[in-house]
Amino acid sequence: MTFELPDLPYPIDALEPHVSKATMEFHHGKHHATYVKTINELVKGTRYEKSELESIILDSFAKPDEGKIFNNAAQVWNHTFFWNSMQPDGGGEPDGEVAKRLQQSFGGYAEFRKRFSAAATGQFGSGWAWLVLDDGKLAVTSTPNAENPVITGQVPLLACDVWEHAYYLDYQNRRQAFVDAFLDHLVNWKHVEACLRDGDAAGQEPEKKRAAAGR
Ligand code: MN3
Repeated sequence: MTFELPDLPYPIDALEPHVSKATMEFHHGKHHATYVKTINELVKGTRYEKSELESIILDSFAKPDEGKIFNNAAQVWNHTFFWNSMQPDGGGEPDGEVAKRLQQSFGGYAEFRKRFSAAATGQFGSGWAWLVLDDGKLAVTSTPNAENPVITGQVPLLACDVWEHAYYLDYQNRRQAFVDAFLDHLVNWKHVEACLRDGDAAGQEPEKKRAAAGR
C-alpha cells in the first residue's frame, strides 16, 4: 500500500504562539513528509509492500537489515499520532474519565504532569515522551529515536516529540519550555480519551501484547 502524508487536524498556524507556523511547515511539511516518501520507497518490492503501518513497525523492529524500514515506518506513525495529540487551546487539567484514570494511576494530574515532564526532558538525545495504557493502568514512558509503545504492546494515549526539530526554531535549547507549553496549552485530552476508550475496549489482547514484547 502507498502511505500518504495526512493533513494536519488544524490550520498550520493554529498552535501559535506555542508552536510556530515555521516549525509546523518544516516538521509536517518536510520531516514528516520525508518519512512518508522514504517508507514508500523502502517497502517497494519487499514483503512489506502490502502491509499496514503497524504491522511493518512490529515486524521490522530489532531485525538486522530492517532498521531503516522500522525507523521510517515508526516515524510516520509517531508524527501522525503527535499531531492528533495536540489542539489549539488545549492542555491543562483534563476532566471526566481521563481525570479519573490519572487519579487512579498517579494520584492526580499534578503527579502525572511531573512524571511526563521528567520523561520528556530526561530523554537523552532524540526521542518521544508518552502516556500509555499498560495492563489497564496509565503509565508514562519515553523512547529513543523512532521507538514507540506499539512495539511493547502498550496502547499509546499521548505523544510529545522531543527531537530538537520539534522545538529548536521556537525554543532553541530550552526543551523544558517547549514541554511546559505542550502540557499547559496544547494537549488534546479528547484524543487521549478516545484512545483510552479504544484501548479499554480491546482489553489490550494480552497474548498479542506478550508476543510483541517477546515474553
Ligand atoms: Mn518530529
